[in-house]
Amino acid sequence: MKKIMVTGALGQIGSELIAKLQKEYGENNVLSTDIRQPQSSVSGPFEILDVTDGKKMHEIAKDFGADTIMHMAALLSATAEKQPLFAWNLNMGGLVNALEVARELNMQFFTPSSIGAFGPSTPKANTPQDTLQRPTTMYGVNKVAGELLCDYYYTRFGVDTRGVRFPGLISYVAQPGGGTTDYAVDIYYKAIEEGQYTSFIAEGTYMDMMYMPDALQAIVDLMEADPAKLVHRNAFNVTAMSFEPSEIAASIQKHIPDFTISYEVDPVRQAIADSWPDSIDPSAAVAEWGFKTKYDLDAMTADMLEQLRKKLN
Ligand code: AKB
Repeated sequence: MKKIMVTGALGQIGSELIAKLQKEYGENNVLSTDIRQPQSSVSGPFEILDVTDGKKMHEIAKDFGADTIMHMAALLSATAEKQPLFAWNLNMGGLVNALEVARELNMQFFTPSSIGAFGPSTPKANTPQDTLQRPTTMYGVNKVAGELLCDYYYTRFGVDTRGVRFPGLISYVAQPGGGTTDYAVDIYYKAIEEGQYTSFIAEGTYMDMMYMPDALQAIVDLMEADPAKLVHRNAFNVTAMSFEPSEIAASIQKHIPDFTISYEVDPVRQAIADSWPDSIDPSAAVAEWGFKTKYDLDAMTADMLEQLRKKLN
């Protein structure tokens, strides 16, 4: 049975990952850590941790007896663009601390990369696993450097590092903060609350997306995968769908016929979106560890609207 320490446990992925890991491995085998106190009580063990404090990270992992670290604490693309130096220090400082703790305590390691690791010179359609990666955002620079650093810790020190390039993740539990793909979450809230949505991303802008249950399953499946079958490690392309704003609006209209979408494009987030692929190719993840998804756009929309109606009413 794994004993897993999670950083950034109160973030968009972390808050749902904890519940998934507790279900798989038992509540007391999952340690949540975050820089802030939880607003309501979290189930299972919890510690305050600033990931730039490597010494404290080591102590907490050692005291818990963790054999796995899932490093989720990071700033997302749009926020990182507002504070690039802070993003570098947090995203790279936190990552290297977590990798060092994994090396020192002989732990298995996971951290997410992103479609943000690609840039304008990357092939835009069906982006291959191995391709040009010259991102033009601080977040993307962090993600490419992070992928390389994780591979370095594997080849140089033998740390069992694994990662995925997540697309935009959509969930009804925790809202994302400061991402470029966040419109695809906001739109569901506004559809229920106001019957209309003003998109900060322009019509016709395709990006990859995935529903959170599929993303969480991908993390578990990759971490359980037979290492002998892994040709790649950091990080695998994964995706469930690619759509643009009017297509998600059309999917919502199947349930809320009066729903309307309009556009007020945010130039910063639009430029980031324009630098990312339209769709990525997950075939290496499929071949090497059996990556699969359950939700397409319409299945996700049906579940999101049903769950949000329960949550908001
Ligand atoms: C973001 O938009 O910054 C993230 C991502 C795709 O990495 N959701």
